[in-house]
Order: sequence, then C-alpha cells, then structure tokens
Amino acid sequence: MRAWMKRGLAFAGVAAGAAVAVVACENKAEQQFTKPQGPAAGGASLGASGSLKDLMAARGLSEADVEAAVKTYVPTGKLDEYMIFASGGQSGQVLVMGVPSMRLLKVIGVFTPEPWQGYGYGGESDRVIAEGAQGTHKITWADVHHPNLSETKGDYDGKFLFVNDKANGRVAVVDLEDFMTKQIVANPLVASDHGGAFVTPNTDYVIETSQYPAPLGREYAPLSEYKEKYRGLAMFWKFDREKGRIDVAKSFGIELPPYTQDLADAGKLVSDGWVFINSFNTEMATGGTLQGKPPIESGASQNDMDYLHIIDWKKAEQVVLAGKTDTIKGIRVISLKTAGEESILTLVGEPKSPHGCDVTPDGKDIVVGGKLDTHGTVYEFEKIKNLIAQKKYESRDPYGVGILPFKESIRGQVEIGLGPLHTVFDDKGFAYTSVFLESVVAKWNLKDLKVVEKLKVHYNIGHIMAAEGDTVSPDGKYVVAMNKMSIDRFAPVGPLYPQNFQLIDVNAPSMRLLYDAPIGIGEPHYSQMIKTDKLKPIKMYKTGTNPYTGKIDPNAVEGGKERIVRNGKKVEVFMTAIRSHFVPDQLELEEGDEVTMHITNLEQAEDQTHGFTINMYNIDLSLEPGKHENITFKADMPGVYPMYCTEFCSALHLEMAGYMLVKPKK
Ligand code: RUQ
Ligand code: CUA
Repeated sequence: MRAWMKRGLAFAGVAAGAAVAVVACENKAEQQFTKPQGPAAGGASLGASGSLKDLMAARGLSEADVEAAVKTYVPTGKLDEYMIFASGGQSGQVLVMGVPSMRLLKVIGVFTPEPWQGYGYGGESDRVIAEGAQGTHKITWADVHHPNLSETKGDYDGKFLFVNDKANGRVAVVDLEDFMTKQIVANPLVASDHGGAFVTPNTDYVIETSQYPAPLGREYAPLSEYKEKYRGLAMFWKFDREKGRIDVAKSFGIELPPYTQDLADAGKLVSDGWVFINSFNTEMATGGTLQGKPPIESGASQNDMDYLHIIDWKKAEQVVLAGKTDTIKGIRVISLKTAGEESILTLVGEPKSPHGCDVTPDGKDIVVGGKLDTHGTVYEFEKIKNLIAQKKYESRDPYGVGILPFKESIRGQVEIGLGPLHTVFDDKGFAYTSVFLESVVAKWNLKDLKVVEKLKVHYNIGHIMAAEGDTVSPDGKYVVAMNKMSIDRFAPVGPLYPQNFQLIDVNAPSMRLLYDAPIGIGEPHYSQMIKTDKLKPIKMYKTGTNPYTGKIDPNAVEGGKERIVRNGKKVEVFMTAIRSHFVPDQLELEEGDEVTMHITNLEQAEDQTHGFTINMYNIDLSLEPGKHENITFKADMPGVYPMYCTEFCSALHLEMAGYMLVKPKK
C-alpha cells in the first residue's frame, strides 16, 4: 500500500478525473497537505495521487480558488478565529458560525421552540417563550433582525447577546455563558420594531425603536387619524448586567413622530450618550390601493429628504428621573412634546428613503445609506452637537421638533452607487457599504470620502458585517456580505433558495471573495463577528443547576434520593439521569394525575448530554451535564408511553429508557 493511503489521505477518483476529493479526517492528512514528505514531496505536491496542479485541473480550480480554500480551511482539531452571531430571520433563532470556515456551530433557540435544545417542549424554557406573548396570542415565530453583542467601553465583551423580533415588537436576551435564551421582553407599546437590539457602549441600555407607526399601546385608531394618533417609539430597555436581565421597571420610551423609523445606532466615545435613527416615509403615506391612492411604496418616496433622528439619551434619562413622563401600559414614556421642547429629539434631513445608520469607530461621524439616492451621507457629530446647543434650527416639523440645517450638519457625501444600505468599518480607516441594487460591496476611504474599490457579490446584498466591526476598535481582516439571493450559487433546492453569506478577505490591498455559505433556515438580516477567545462559555453546569436561575434548583435530585411522591391527584417525581438509565424508570399514573417531574443529569463529563422525552405528550428535554429541569403536565391520555433518552449517549443509549403507564379512569 502506498504511503499516502496509509497516512489516511485518500483522494478518491482524482486520477480518473472525477471531481470529488475525499480527505479522511485524521490530523496527518493536514500535515501531509502543508508539509509534503517522502518521495512524493517536492513543491506543492499532494501525495502519490498527483501534484496540486493535477488536482486543480481535475476539479477545475483556479489559483485564486486554491488560495481561498487554504485561507478558509480549518483542519480538524483547530478552532475558527472568529464567531458570527447571525440573525436567523423568520426562523426566530440565532445562528452561530465560525470564521473563516463558515461552519455552522449552533442554532440558538430564541423566539421559536427548538427541539434539540429542549427549548419550549415542557421544561423551564416554556416560561421564557410564554413571556413573549403579545396580548392574548402566544407567538412561536419571529422576524429576527439585528443581533448585538454586549459591550464594555465600546468593545464586545462576549457576555450577552440581544436580538429583536421585528414582526412582534420583542427583544430577547441570550446568555453567552451557556448560549441559552434567558428572557424575552414583549414591548406592549409598539406594533413592530426594527431599530434594535442595539446597545449603548457599556450596555446600560438595549435600544429598540419601532418601525411601522401605530397608536402607542396598540389601541385602535382609524388610518384617517394617522397624523394625530399614530406614533413611533424609541425604547430604552435598562439592562441589569448582574442579573443578566432587562429591568422593565427602570426602562423608558420616547414618543416619536409617525415617520417610519428604521435602523438605529448608539454613539460611542465622543458621541456617547446619543442615539441616531434613520427614517423613511416622512410623507406619512398610509396606502389605500383599493381606494385609488398610491401604495405606501410610492407614497413614501415623494420627498427628497427624510429625517435622521438624533436622540440625547443622557438628557432623556434625567427627564425620566425628574418624573416628566407619562405611563402607557406600565411603561414610562417621554412625550413627543417634551422630547421636542427639551431637545431630547432633533431631526436633520437625509436623502432619500434611507436605510442604514452607522456610527464610525471613533464616534465622530454617522453614515446613512441613501437607498433611493446614490450617496452615503456622512454627518459630523461635533457639528450636530454645536447646532443643537445653539438651537440653530432651520425649521420645525409639524410636531414642533427642531430640524437642523442639512449642509451644516454633514462632513460630506460619498458617491457610492445604486442602493447603498449598511456600512461597516475596518482598522485601516476604510468603510464598506452594502450596495443592494448594484450587488456590490463598496470600499471607501473615511478621510476623503472616495470609493476605492467595488467587489461584486451574488446577489442583492442587504446587511454587511465586519470582524469586531461595531466596536471602537474593529479588526479588519474579514467582511461578510449577507445576500438576499443566491442565483447560480448552490445546488437547486426548489423555488425557495438559500440566502448567501459571502466571506470576503479585506486584509490585502484589494478585496477577495473567499467563501459562499448557504443559509437555509430564514433570511438573516444582521450579524456580528467576535474574536473566539473573547467568549468564555461554561462546559457544564454544577450538578443540579437550573439554568434560568443560575442556582442549584431547590428540587435538584441527588443520586440515591430518587423517589415518587403521591398526594391525591398530585404526583411528584424526583428523577436522575446518568449513563445509561433513569431512576425511577417506571411511572405508574392514573388518568387525570397532575404530574411534576424534577430531573437532574448527574453527569460531570464534558458533552455527556442526555435527552428525555415522553413521546405523544410533546415533552422533550435536553439535559446537559449537571443541568436540572422541572416539567409539569397532566396525564390526560391513558395508555403506554415509552420514555427514553434522545441523545446517543453511550453504547447502551437505546437501553436508556423506561415506561410511563397511564391507567384509564374506571
Ligand atoms: S435591515 S437587510 Cu433589519 Cu437592512 Cu434587513
Ligand atoms: Cu442518555 Cu442516550
């Protein structure tokens, strides 16, 4: 047998010209690749199957392809340098991916039940999902838009992640200690949100601004009263870092005019204490296509200028502390009148139906994409601040809010191209803007506001993301184009195509496309990329821990103390799980029994997770090492139900089972 085969490296069919390479997963394969040895060595030889050139020819790869492959390949046993937290779009989840490999590492259950993590199937997590109810409706999906990592002094600190649900006006908190969703806050005031979940530089507040205006509190009002009764809202959710939860009682909102507020970003460094929100539909169009009126689409595109909203949140905080607020549905709200009078809210023109609002790493400028304009507008915070201090308003809007003179508020405009949206930054003074209609990433110089390069992406790029890109110290290195379309890019899977994340190398003088990663779960909007070593998740729980309290559960079960306690119709089961059995493993119940189960996984070995299901009862848990779960259900279906472990945990995993018997009523 040839040496390379013994080493576990097998390029199947290369000699025969087939375009498939199979590399056995052994570390030696990588050594062989990077450091050829023995008789087959010499130049870029790939072993006895032929030279790298032959392999390239067989697979139809260019030199650029091979370079991209080498730049993105992460061999077994090695870790990705960065991690992406990406919105899972309509799936309601968050995707965790590695960079540069673009491998999917986890799908975190956030707004939508997630069976593998036992999220929303009978255990403690049911309460988190239930918190997300709006009105009388339980909601089990979300339109996730913008995940934001917690920050300390403007840098990602790797502790928490916040995400918004545009459809249902909600914000969730994910704890990065165990990558689990710990809280969903349903905003009772708004009918949808979009400018969230952005954080202030020390994560004092999580910002959530509304999208489509509606009466605050969602009371009924006809569209004919749009200008009087419909409103926008900037919500400032107070984050309690100690508890790892949003403190609703300490949060407040600011009433906004019924312009359609869009993206938001918090100021940093020199602009710390301020928040910027772009908007469209300052025309306040409400559609009416059946009545012969223009659709919102064209009604909202009449004006050449919409308004950038500038919010002084430190001043707002003082006004709240002084008690100058109204309370709507239990939330303190600064009225539009007060916000305008106290210059908490100021407006300045922005061309035209813009999208994207991004503060530069030094906090000095705010970049707004034109969407229906070919420019990116760069506002200068210093100028804005001075104008507000001098009350140099050009005019006031119909709600009495001061409007700053446009020309005196900007540093300049960048001629970017057709449909500029979002902008991210690197460490070398460049900005990267997604250009939707042109399907390109435009790289431009923050100093002279000149485009230096454009890279084609496929296709319809929406958001864009850079390594540590929203911090005060971006890393450069990588940019990811988050494309809405993927025509010609992946094997066909029916008319609903995957979305496409394209990894771009921005380390060299010119941008290089490295990798296409299909996203087949929803339409991701935004994401953030953090250095992997900033994350310090736990490997297991202390035995008996309830992840939702972070403490040993009062009903945690010790080995040897398992029991079943019956009290009339109430049955309490104290159960343990360890390879490869449950104690107890027989539950004899009677129809109508009210059952509470307390289950502790006694394992203290890494990755020794057990699953637990009572099938037909829609109960499904994930019991990671040390974790404790409590479930409550009514034994209302008589019959025989195997309960079993759903993770292949040991050689005797199939034997990790038991029976729940529910005896029918006489
Ligand atoms: S938004 S690209 Cu929330 Cu731009 Cu989607
Ligand atoms: Cu425990 Cu399978």
